[in-house]
Amino acid sequence: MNMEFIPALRGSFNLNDYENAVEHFDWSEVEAKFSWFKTGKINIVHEAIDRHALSTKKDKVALYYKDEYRKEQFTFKEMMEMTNKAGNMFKKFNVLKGDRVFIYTPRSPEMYFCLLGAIKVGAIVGPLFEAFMDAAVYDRLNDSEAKILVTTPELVSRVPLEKLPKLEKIVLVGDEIEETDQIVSFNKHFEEASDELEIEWMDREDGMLLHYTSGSTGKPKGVLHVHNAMIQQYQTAQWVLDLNEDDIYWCTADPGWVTGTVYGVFGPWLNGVTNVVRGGRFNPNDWYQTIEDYSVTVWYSAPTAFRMLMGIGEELTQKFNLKSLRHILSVGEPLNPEVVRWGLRVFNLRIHDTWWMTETGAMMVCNYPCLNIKPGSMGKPIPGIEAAIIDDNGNVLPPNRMGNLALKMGWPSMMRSIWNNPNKYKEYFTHNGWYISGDSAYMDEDGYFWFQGRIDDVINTSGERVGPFEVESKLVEHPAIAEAGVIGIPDPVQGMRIKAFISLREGYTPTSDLEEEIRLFVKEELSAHAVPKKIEFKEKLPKTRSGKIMRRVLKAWELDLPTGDLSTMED
Ligand code: 6R9
Repeated sequence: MNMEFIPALRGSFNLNDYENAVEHFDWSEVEAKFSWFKTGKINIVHEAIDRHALSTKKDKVALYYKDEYRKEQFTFKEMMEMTNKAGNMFKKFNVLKGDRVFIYTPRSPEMYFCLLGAIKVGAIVGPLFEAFMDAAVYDRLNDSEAKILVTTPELVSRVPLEKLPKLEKIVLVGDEIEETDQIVSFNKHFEEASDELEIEWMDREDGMLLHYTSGSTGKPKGVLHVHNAMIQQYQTAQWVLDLNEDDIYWCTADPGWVTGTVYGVFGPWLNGVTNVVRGGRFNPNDWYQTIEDYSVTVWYSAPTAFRMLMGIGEELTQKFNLKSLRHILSVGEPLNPEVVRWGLRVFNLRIHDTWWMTETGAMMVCNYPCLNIKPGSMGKPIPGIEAAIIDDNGNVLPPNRMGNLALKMGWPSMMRSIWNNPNKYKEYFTHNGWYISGDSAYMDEDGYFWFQGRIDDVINTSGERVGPFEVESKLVEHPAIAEAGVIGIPDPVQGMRIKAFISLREGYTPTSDLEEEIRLFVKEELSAHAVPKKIEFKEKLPKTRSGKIMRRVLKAWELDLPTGDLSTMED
């Protein structure tokens, strides 16, 4: 048993408040803070932007944006105008309530204007990570029947337009372009659009965000979130991110992933807090520089990034003034105790782990400022959330027993459906009233939760969820490949790395050239983060009699473990 703990901080939400909230808190208390309380109607972007723009906060900086080429800032009033312009542009392109608008661009101020502008006019926004390639982009646009795609002249070449009949307009952000009926210039239409907009008032249960995420079988699933999610996004940003009026907050996640929307957009802005966006890729110098330049006070990032910074050494941190930092948080993968200790050494701060998923729409199990941290633990359920470890029959297990990490249904930010796939949605609810996360964990006698692994085969590499099935399906499209099985193997920096076991078709021999070709194939068709870092060729792969690749056996081979029950294996 891990007995080490790091004592609590004070934070604005103190231990008394916390204990009281755990006993008495009801989400309806938060509802009174939003306008629907009076009108019954809502729009999350009104609450995140316009509400502040129409208050004494109007001249406060909402967004600091910086990348290699640009350095800009926008006040809440300017954000209101920019998102109004984007909204009017979408209206002109006939975007109606419930239509899907996808955004597939690198980070830029325009990305944020479009994301929020589209929601303002009632659309459901689907953010796509810029590293996605043709097949990944196609699957998502096709499944969601997207009407509008905002992208760039560079990325549009990866979009198989001819196969997407539902896509009405492609809005290109960037250089001057030659317009066609379908392909239009963001610059031109944004410029022309009015900065006054009649916002679309929505019902709390209307959709606003569609994030595609991976499961262990089938294509990526479209997780739908509704405006109502703001209740929990707002509240957790206060309790856990500990955001206050004067904070300068930086979330390093890209909006292509749920952390980048929920806590890179909504969490801070629903609270009227100044938000920093650093575009471009991870680079230790730029990252520390960002903290120094903007005097970042609250920083939300991921274990992979912390491990990379840790790997570079502590000397680098001494070249920057990082004294502004007062609160650091982590999400996406297990946070190693070693990283927590590194944080204490170099920043003199605790790194607070938080656990949640695309499906949960907001934080669920967390380390708060006011809790003692046990390094290696994800913390405790937030007030209003009931988490438990249950066995495969739905029985709640006592402390220190490993099982399914499950959540009692009924929290505000829960996904409302899997797009086009009611059966997939049902798969989460195999036990009465519980949402089954797919993670295994145990709870200790003090109520802290400890992550143990995924129960399914989802691979978490650098905090990004990769579905083995999606990679396997792509691999077998390669002419040389007969069968493929994909697993995650432990990696000290990335958490997990992808390994593919491959059997070749007749007439092909395993060579390092072929290996390279296969990697490039996955990279160009799916995305760089889905590429198997290791490939091993096998004569035959272990399969069940019904023909399913037994990833469990592949894992046992890889890690030199017993293969377990093989009774379902084909001869
Ligand atoms: C927000 C986000 C969800 C999966 C989740 C789990 C893993 C997230 C974690 C963590 C250990 C943590 N995960 N937070 N594992 N400790 N603090 O990451 O969403 O991309 O949907 O991933 O990530 O396995 O089930 P998403």
